[in-house]
Amino acid sequence: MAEQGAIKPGDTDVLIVVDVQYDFLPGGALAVPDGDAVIEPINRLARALQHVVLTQDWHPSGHASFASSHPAKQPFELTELHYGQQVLWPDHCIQGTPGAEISRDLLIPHAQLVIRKGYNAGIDSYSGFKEADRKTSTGLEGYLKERGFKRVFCAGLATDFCVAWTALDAVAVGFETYLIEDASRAIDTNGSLARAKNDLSAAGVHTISSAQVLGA
Ligand code: VGL
Ligand code: ZN
Repeated sequence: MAEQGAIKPGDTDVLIVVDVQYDFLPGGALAVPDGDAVIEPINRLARALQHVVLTQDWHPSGHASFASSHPAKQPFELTELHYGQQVLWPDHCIQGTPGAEISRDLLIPHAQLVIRKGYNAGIDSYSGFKEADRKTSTGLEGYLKERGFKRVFCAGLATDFCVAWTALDAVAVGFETYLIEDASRAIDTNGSLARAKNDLSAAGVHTISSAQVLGA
C-alpha cells in the first residue's frame, strides 16, 4: 500500500467521476447504500485534479435493462439479452428526469466533459467506454487519448458496476488505472462486489484510497 500523498496528480492525469446522479443517491430509484458518502471525497479529489470528466447514466424509458420492460421479471433478477446476461434494474436515470441529474452537491465547475451512456434502448452500458455488448464505443477512449492522458482515476457509483467496468475498460485500453475505494460505494447484489474486486485486481487496476492522492 502506497503511503499517504504518494501519488502526485499531474497534467496527464484525469479523474472520471462515475454516475453521481440522484437516482443512485439516498431516496433515488436505485439508491446505492451510503451513496452520498462519495460526494465529499470526490469534491476533495476534484480540487486536486486539473482534469475531470463525468459520466451520466442516461436511459430512454422502456430500456432493456429495466425489469419493467420484461414481463414477470423483478428488479435484481437476471435475464438474457442479445449480448449475454443482464441484471435487471428498477427504472432509473431516465433521460431528462430529475433522477438522472448529476448531484448539485458535486462541486466540480472545472469538469471538462460529461459523457452519457446507456442511451441505446436495447443495450446497457455500465462502462463509460464501451457498452454491454462489448462492441459499441461511447467515444471516451478516443477523447482521453487525444487529450494525452496517461493515468485514469475512477470514483463514484456504483463500485461493483459502473465504476468497476469503467476502470476495467480504462486499463484494457492502456491507461494506468486507479479505483479510489473510499470515494466509491457499491450496490453489492448476488456477490457482485466480490466479483468486481477479483476482476479489478486480475486486470491490474490499482485500488487506492483518496489519502494516497491527497495526503492526510
Ligand atoms: C449503474 C446499475 C444500472 C451504476 C447504472 O451506475 O453502477 N448500476 N445502471
Ligand atoms: Zn443504468
